[in-house]
Amino acid sequence: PGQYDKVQAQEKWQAFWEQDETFRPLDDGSHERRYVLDMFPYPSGDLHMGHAEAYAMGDVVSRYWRLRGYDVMHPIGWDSFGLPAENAAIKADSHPADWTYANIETQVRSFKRYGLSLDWSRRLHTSDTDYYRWTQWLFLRFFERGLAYRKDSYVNWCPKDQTVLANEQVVNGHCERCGTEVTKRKLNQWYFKITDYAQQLLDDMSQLEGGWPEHVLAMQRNWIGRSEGAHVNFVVEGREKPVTVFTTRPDTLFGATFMVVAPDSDLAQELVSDEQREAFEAYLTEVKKSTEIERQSTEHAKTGVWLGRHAVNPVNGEKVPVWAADYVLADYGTGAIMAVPAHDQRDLDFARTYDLPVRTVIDVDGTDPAETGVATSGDGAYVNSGILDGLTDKASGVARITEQLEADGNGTGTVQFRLRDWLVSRQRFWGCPIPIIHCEVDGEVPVPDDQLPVVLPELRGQELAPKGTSPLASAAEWVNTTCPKCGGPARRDTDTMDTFVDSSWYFFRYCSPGYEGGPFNPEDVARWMPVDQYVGGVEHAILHLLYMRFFTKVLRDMGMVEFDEPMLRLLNQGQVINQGKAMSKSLGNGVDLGKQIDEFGVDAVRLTMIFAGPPEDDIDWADLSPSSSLKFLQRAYRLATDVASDTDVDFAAGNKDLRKATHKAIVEISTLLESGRFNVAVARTMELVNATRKAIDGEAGAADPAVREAAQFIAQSLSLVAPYVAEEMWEALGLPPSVANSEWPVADGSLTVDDTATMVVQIQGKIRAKLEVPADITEEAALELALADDGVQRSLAGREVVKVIARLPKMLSLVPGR
Ligand code: ANZ
Repeated sequence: PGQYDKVQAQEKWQAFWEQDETFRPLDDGSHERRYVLDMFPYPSGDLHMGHAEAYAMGDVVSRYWRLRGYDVMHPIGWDSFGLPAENAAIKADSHPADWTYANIETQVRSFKRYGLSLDWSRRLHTSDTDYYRWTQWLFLRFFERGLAYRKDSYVNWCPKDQTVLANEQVVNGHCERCGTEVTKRKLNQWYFKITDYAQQLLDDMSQLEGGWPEHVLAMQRNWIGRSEGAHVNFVVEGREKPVTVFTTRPDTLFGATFMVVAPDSDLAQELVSDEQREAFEAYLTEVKKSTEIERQSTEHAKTGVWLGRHAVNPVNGEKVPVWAADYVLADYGTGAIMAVPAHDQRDLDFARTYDLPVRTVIDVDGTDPAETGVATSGDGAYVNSGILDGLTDKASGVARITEQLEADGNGTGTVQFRLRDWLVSRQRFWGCPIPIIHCEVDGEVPVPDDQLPVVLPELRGQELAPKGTSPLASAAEWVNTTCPKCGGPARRDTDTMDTFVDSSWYFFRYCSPGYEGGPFNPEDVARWMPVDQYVGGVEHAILHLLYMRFFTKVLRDMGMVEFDEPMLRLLNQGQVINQGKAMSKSLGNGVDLGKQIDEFGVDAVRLTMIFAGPPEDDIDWADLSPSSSLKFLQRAYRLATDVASDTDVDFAAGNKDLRKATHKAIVEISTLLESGRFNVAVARTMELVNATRKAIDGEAGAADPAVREAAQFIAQSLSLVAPYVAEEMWEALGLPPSVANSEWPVADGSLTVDDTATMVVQIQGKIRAKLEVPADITEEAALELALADDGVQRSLAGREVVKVIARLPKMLSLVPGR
C-alpha cells in the first residue's frame, strides 16, 4: 500500500498506450502540429545508456507538447544498412539482414519498455526495399540534375575494411570504424555535388541561429570553410596555358619567390621535366603513404622536389622555380600555390629547408622572417611591392592588387570553399545499390524508375568478405543485365551508397508512411515539416547534419519542399559516462541499461538521466543515485494515494499557499521546459512534492482541494520523465486514463504574483505581530502599519522607537527607548 509496483505499472501502461494508440497523431487539422524527431538508431545490439539519455530528452519535449494540446508526431525507425551487419554476417556465415532485423526487434522491445511516446505506425528501416527504392529514386534525380557524377580520384582507403572512406570518416589518419591506418587509392567513384550548395549551406545558417547550438553552427561554418582570395595566373615555360594558383593573399604577390604544385596532381605529372622525373616519381611514392591530415599538419617536415621548370611572376616578370611538395593538396583550390615565404609559415619552412629566397613585402613589426624563421602576417606597410607601396593595410592591398590583376588579365578575385564533393560510393554489400547500368554504347544509363528498386542479390557469409572490389561484383547473374536504352549487354554498378545517404531523407519519409507515389507526399511534408525539435548526439554535428541540409535544398529546388532548412531546433544531449570516463569494454566501466531498469525501474532511470544536469552536459553515472530517484517517485506516488478519490472538487476553495505554489510551478516549469532546462523543471516538481506533503500533514490536510490540484499537476509534470508512475498517480487520483491525454493546466495569474507577504514585527527579539503587507512595502509604510497594531502598542507601552531594523517585506524589528 502506498507503493507503486514498477514492473506491473510498466506492463500495464505499455499495453494501454499501445492499444489506445495514445501517441499516434490525429493529423486531422484539429490541432496545431509539432514534429519531434530523435536521430534514429543504428541496430547494433540492444539499447544502451547513451540511447536512454537521448531518447528520454526527446520524450520530455514530445510529451510536453502533447499535454499543451499540440498534435505531436514523434516517429521512430532504423538506420539499418551498414558495415557492422556485414562484418557480423561474414563471421557468423549468415546474411546481414539476419543480424540487422534481429537487433531491431530487440531494440523495439526495449524502446517500448522504456515508455517512449512514439508513433509506431510510422516505423521504417532504411534497408527495407520499400525504403531504399526511394533512396535510389532520389539518386537518379540527383543524377539528372548533374548532382551525382563519377570521377577518378585518390580516395581514402581502409586496408582492413577494404573500402573507401569519406574524408569525414578518417580520424587522425585512421579509419573511424576500425582504427586501421588509412592509405590512398585511385578509384572511379560516385560523388554528390554538395559543393554547388556551399554558399547556401553557409547563408541559411542564419535561419538556425538561436535554434541550433552555436558550436554546431561554428563547426559547420568551419567545415564549409569559405575563403575569399584570388586566382592568379603564372605563365610557365614551355606550357601554353598559364598555371592558376589560389591565394587568400594576392597582396603578397611581390614576395612570391617560388611556386608549389601538389605532387599527386595531374598538373605535377604534366610539368615535371624529363631530368627530374625519376626524382619526382620516387617522391610521389613516399607521399602516397602519408595521410592528408599529416600533410596539412604544421609539424610535418617539409619535403619536395623541383620539377625542373620555372614560372613567371605576372607582376614583376621574375622567374620563379616550380616545385612539388606534399603540403600542397591536390583537391583544394587549384592544387597549386604561389609561395610567399616571408608571410606564410609553411612556405617559409619549405624555403629554409631548400634554401629558396625569402622576400619581405609587408613590414608588419620590423622583424625579418628570413632571419627569425617566423613568417609575419597581418597589416603593415607594403615594401618592394610596386603599385602597393604606400598602402598600410591588408584590405586596401588586396583590393588594389586584385583590381590590377583583373585589368591586366592576370587573375580574378574569387571565393574558395574547403568543402569537397561528397563521396558516396562504397565497395560494400549491405547498402543501397546504385541504380546505374554501365553500357559500352550508352555509358551511364539510369535504371528506369519503374524498374526500381534494384534489389540486392542474395549473398551471405564468405561471399561478403572484403576482396578490394565490391562483393556485388561477384554476383554475376545480378551484375550482367541489358542496357535499358539499347538493349545490349551491360553491367550494373556494383557500388552501394554511403549510409549517410539513407539518413539524409528519413525524416521526410516519416511524414508519409508507406507512400507509394514517391519518397514522400509533398503535402504531408508541407503539413508536418520543418521539424520543430531534433534531438541527437553532437558526433553528427558535421556530416549528417550537413548532408540532410543539402538534401533538403535539392528537394526544394526540385519543387518538392518549400523550406530551406529541415530542422528548426537542435538539441545535442551530453554523454553518459561512468567514473569520469566514457564507457568502454576495455575500461570495464560499462553500465548495462537493462540491469539498471530491472533494479530501479524505467521511471527512476529516466528521472535520474534528466535530473542529472543540463541536457547538453555529460553525466557521470557514478555520481548519480537511481535509488534516490525511485524513493522520490514513491513519495510523489503517496501524495496521490493520500488524496480522496472524489474528483468533484472546487480548486478555488483550496488552501491559498499551496495553490500559489502550484500555480507558480506551472508557470516556471513551462518556461523551463520550453528553454530546454529539463533538470531544473524536475527540481521544481520536487519542491512542489515537498510543499504538498507539508500541506497534507499540516493544517490543510489531504482533503483540501489545493492538495488534489497540486497532486494532479505533479502527475502531469512527472509524466514527461517518469511516465509509468505518473499514470499510476493519475489513476489513484480517480482520473480517467491517461495522464498522457490530459491537458496541461493554465496558471491563474492572480495566484502567481507575490502581491502580499507576511511581515513579522519583533520588539526586543520577540514576535509581537504578523501582518499581511504589500510585497513591495516601504520602510515608512511598514513602520506606520506596525505602530497601528494593538499588540505592538501594548508591547511598546508608550516608549518611543529609537531604532528600526527592516528586512522587508518579511521582517520589521523595533528597538524602543527607555
Ligand atoms: C600565398 C599566401 C601568402 C598565402 C600568405 C597565405 C599567406 P585557406 O585560408 O585555407 O583558404 N593554399 C592554396 N591552395 C592550397 C592547397 N591546395 N594546398 C595547400 N595550401 C594551399 O588558405 C589559402 C592559402 O593556403 C592560400 O593563400 C595558399 O597560400 C594556400 F602570406 O597564397 B596563400
